[in-house]
Amino acid sequence: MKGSAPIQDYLRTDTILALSTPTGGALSLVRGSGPKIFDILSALTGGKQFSPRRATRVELRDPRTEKKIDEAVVTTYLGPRSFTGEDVCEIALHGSPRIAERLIQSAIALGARLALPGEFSFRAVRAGKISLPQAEAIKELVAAESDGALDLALEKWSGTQAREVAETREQLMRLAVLSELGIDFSDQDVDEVSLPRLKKDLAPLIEKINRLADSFERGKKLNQGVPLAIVGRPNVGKSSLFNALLGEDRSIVTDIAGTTRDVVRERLTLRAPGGAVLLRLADTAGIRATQDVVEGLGVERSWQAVSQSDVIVFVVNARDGITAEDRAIFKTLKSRAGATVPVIGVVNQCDQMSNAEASQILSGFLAEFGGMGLVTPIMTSATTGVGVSELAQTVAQHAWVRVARQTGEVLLTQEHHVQACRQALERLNGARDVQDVVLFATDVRHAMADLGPLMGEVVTDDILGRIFSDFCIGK
Ligand SMILES: Nc1nc2c(ncn2[C@@H]2O[C@H](COP(=O)(O)OP(=O)(O)OP(=O)(O)O)[C@@H](O)[C@H]2O)c(=O)[nH]1
Ligand SMILES: [Mg+2]
Repeated sequence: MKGSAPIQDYLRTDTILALSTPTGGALSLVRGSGPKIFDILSALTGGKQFSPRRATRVELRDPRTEKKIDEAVVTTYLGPRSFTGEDVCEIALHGSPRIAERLIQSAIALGARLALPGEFSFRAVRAGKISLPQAEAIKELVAAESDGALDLALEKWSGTQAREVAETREQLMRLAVLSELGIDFSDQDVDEVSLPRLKKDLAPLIEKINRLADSFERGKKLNQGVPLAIVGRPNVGKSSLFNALLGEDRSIVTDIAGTTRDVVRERLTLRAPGGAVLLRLADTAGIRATQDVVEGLGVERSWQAVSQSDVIVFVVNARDGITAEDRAIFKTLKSRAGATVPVIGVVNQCDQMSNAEASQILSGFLAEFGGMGLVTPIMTSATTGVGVSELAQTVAQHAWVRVARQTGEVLLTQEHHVQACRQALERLNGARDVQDVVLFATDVRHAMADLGPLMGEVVTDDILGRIFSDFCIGK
């Protein structure tokens, strides 16, 4: 469940409670934190005593009605040695949503309040138990839908991003101090702090921050999915292949050319050799010249999807072979798509002819377009399922490459971190132009401050509110 709340709401120090697990599982975990949580727990368990960090089996009853809630296992953490730094309890219940609801209502009657999204993590940051980037990493861990996203979030949790930025800041600090030394000793001959030298040392740092800012593109794709468009003439079977890849009847399929008129998008996790990769598939309107206004707008959107995609699946039809229209589409495709975007060729409806005939079309396809960047043409039948898993594998491999990352390589995943980098870069580019060591030092010091948010420092209330309200409740 997502919500949004102004940051003032998070600044309270009362006792909070929430269901931390999704409904529908065998167990539910209700977590509580705050000054009254142990009193509430005591009231619910008939005055039972708990030793911290030890799982204890209890019977929970609402003290007002004596009505039984559940038999549960409770673990308590005595503040400040807890996630939030406050007194915390975790109550493992049987998985029924009714039980969790009954417990939460009883606890609220005893003085707790339902937690806001991310409020436990907020309190952990407030208590200095975790850093803000770590809180963001928790959010990304929970939301990860690919192995790449999970690995990145785990590394961020262990502080790779904060360390890398700290290192850059230290190098900036060195330049600031050196230029300030230049000020102090300007009447003496200290030639190693000459401005040209400082600017030369600054260049690789600017380069590094630039790379970091640019890494957001990949970071975003890792978390939100690699965009992929399925394109081709009408009626070749794009929607049928889209549905076959998803394993569900998502897009409308008919034998009328021009059935799909808008971009239909769906997320799909596929297994690549390195791990699971998340894709954002787009089924597009068949491309052809048309008098129909609506269809024409759909075709325009198909081209938009092409220019926004990182992988393209170009479908032709085995029955028709490669037509003049296919050739025209492929040409435009190459000019609209990014230069490095792989175009995977697919010859669909191969069930409509003999294997020999279909292979002939396939090799013709490769001979004609292979030199122009078409990769691994695949023969499929969306109807019988032939070739669909091969297509899925090929797609997954190419998508994996688009978001591949070295272990330890930092990719930004938060918009406000990119903005912080851009601001720092503006200052540093300014420093490159100044003719005065004093101004140079000032710009460098400002840039150091600008990078603060990447290490969890100096974040505005507005950004804080956005970070936490985007969490699930109970985290
Ligand atoms: N025999 C056979 N028929 C197929 C295959 N794939 C699709 N079809 C049929 O071809 C027709 C068109 O399929 P769609 O998936 O709607 O084609 P499309 O490319 O999305 O068409 P537009 O949305 O009009 O651009 C439908 O009647 C499908 O059942 C296949 O592999 N074999
Ligand atoms: Mg379609």
